[in-house]
Amino acid sequence: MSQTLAIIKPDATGAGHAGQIVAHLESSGFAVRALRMTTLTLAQARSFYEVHRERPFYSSLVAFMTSGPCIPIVLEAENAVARLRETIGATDPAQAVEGTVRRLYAESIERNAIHGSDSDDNARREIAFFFPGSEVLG
Ligand code: FUP
Repeated sequence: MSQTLAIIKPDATGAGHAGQIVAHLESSGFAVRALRMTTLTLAQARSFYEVHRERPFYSSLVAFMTSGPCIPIVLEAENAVARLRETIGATDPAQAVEGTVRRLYAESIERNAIHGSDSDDNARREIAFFFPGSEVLG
């Protein structure tokens, strides 16, 4: 078993899709090990997306991610990182496979409903970012 981090983003919480997305993740075989709701500060959003700081969409992305509450979730499954990436679909919902979370709920490439860690190293870093200490079951 391994763990990964999902974040239900402000577009999806604002649209009232959070419960359906958690249900989708559970029925896709993930166990929820930690979950909370939080509104990111500018500093937190900038730091979380630091890797994209030189990209043209960075400031818009940071503004979007601080625009409302999001829901970080620690998920556990076999091969959790790859499996979550498959479950959420491509970054751009127009390219996402039918039945994926982004295909079902994302509005655009920026307002794309959910985040999923892209490697085991990033999963560990991102889980620690949102759930320091002993908040994660496991
Ligand atoms: P992903 O791993 O699928 O979340 O995608 P990336 O790490 O490439 O991008 C992180 C976030 O940046 C995306 F979820 C949305 C945002 N983004 C844009 O707003 N515009 C782009 O052209 C690419 C990414």
